[in-house]
Amino acid sequence: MTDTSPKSFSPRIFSGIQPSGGLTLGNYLGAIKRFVAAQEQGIETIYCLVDLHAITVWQDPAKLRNATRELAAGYLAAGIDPRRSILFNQSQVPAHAQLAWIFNCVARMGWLRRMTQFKDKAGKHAEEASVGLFAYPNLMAADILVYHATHVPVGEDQKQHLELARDIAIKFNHDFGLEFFPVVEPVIEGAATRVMSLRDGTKKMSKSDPSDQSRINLTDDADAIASKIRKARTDPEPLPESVDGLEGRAEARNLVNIYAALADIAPAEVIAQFGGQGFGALKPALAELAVEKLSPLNAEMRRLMQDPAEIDRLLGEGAERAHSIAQPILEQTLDIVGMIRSRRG
Ligand code: AQP
Repeated sequence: MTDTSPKSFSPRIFSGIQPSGGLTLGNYLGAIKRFVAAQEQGIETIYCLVDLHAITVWQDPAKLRNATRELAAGYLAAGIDPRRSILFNQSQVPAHAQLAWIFNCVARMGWLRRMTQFKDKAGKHAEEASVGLFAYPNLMAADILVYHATHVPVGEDQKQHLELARDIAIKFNHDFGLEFFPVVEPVIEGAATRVMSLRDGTKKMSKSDPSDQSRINLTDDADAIASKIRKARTDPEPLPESVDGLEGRAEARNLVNIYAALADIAPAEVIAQFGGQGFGALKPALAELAVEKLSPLNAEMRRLMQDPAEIDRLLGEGAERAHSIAQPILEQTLDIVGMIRSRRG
């Protein structure tokens, strides 16, 4: 039976990305680049390709398989080391989906109805949306809590889902009268926690935006990157002399933030360099910087994609390691909830 004594949780980082299309600059700056930085801190890091989340909206099976491998190539090319981090695809570790069912029975309908991502994605067609899209945050909570992860680096858009994961952990612990699940901490840091669309500075840059011009894909070549930045929507004013002057100028702020995140400097330093000048100065410099930073990544992704069997092998190995952490936590959860587990083997 499960030890019900109060626990202290060692730091463990978990995060994931959906293989729901090609990786964008938003995923890179808001997530992967920070995943690599976390790996360097010497804390245990678990990174997941959340393929079960991807199918909450229709995915062509062959394209999904390819996008999953491409996402793995993106993680590896950006510097995730599969010996130091655990890298795997979610569906190979069934404990995620099993714990998600239990969380479906913990989370309340009212909590999920408040999720803005569901409202944004389902739009006016909520009745036709999959049940999976509605229950998505419960699976996300399971992804994290099945590892007793304590810290989750994400972009700003995932903040509300992480608050829900915290609520689920608190309610579960309260319902069963023990401290079994950690109350996770979102880690939302840096200049690019919300990279916006290049066509509309009020919308986040997203893989599923119908306009390819709205985003920079990690598979874009140098010409495509430069052309998208050149055509990025801006306003007619010169850049302000201080960061405060970016208030109410979503497109200008976005380009400044992207520059800062790519150059690993603060937005104030970008303003110090380009303040008072028009976008004619910032855009070519940003295009050059983006090409310099993304081209090696792009080349490495293409190299890795030439050997899909090796990617699958690495994901399988990562899944074994992930399973060995998740399975005991799932089994303890089943004990706590009152399930009989007498099957041998
Ligand atoms: N625009 C963004 N700026 C900063 N961070 C972002 N992330 C996504 N877009 C931005 C972060 O990337 C991680 C993985 O996101 P995801 O693929 O699981 O789901 P998402 O947030 O729904 O990303 P997309 O690109 O918008 O996918 P689709 O179009 O399929 O819904 C998360 O940490 C997220 O914060």
